[in-house]
Amino acid sequence: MIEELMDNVKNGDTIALSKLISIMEKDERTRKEVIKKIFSCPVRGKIICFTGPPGVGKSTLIDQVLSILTSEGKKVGVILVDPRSPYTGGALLGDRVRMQRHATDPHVFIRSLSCAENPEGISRIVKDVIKLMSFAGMDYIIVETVGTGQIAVEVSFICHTSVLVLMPNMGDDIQMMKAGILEVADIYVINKSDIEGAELVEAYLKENIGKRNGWEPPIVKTIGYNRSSVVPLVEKLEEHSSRKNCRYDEKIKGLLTTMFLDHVDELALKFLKKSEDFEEFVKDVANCRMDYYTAIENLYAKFKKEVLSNEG
Ligand SMILES: Nc1nc2c(ncn2[C@@H]2O[C@H](COP(=O)(O)OP(=O)(O)OP(=O)(O)O)[C@@H](O)[C@H]2O)c(=O)[nH]1
Ligand SMILES: [Mg+2]
Repeated sequence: MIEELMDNVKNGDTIALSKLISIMEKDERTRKEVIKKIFSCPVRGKIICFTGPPGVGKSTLIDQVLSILTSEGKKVGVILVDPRSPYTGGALLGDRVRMQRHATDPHVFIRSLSCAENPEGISRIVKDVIKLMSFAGMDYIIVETVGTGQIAVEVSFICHTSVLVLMPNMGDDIQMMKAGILEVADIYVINKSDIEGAELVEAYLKENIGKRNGWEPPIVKTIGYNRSSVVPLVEKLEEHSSRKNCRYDEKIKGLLTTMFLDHVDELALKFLKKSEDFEEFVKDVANCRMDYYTAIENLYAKFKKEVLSNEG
């Protein structure tokens, strides 16, 4: 059944694509199997992520980008990622509403992924869905993620081009992003430039972003609901994502590093949960019978013997 779905996906069947994504969301084993099978299929679509704080206008901008790209006959897949829990309220509904006019366009495929359904880590699913959309023949794959934290950085590793969307009057928020996505974005957008204060954000960016491997990240000012103001952004997207040098190797290095650390982390946590020795070490350290350095050395020796030497 999976084989048949994959064939249909390859032929551009979006119902099959939708079904296969749902299966992959629920079943990790099938997900890995599908990805291993399609791995050698070259990535032909341009992968772009839009990230930034809540409410800056990411969905509004993507909606404009969609109309510009589809008017050129391009096929576009959109992935809406909501890392917030169902308790704090997600934005997916609002995002869908903002892109509603494209919902019936056969050139556009929109899919939402929420953390609530994917507690094991949303960025893992996102990267696999991107791969599948590329296999389905999309010319562009656009990912929207809310926030500027770890998830945004991880998603940016999978994309050719990452766009950080900001807006005027962001105050201290912008300073708080310093170590994260602010340093890795390829294009900076100051949306809502109809509101006063865009110059302040621009000045801050100019001071804090530098040239990377020959690419000077541009700062583009936009007004989300004004199509002509978004045209220069689309030009920059095309320029950056088609450059041979969009630092893809460097991004894949970041991706593999995160995936590897996750893998080791998982093994180590599983080991700690099961290990009776761990409980003993806890008691020993708590009662000053052993120092914590020795405890860790002993624990690692057991981890190496019991887990690492038995791993594939
Ligand atoms: N004044 C002004 N408002 C805008 C502009 N672009 C978008 N908006 C408004 O800003 C609000 C948020 O826009 P969204 O596109 O939903 O923002 P978002 O970043 O996708 O929001 P989340 O997905 O919740 O993080 C909406 O009410 C938009 O109409 C703009 O350029 N200027
Ligand atoms: Mg949105």
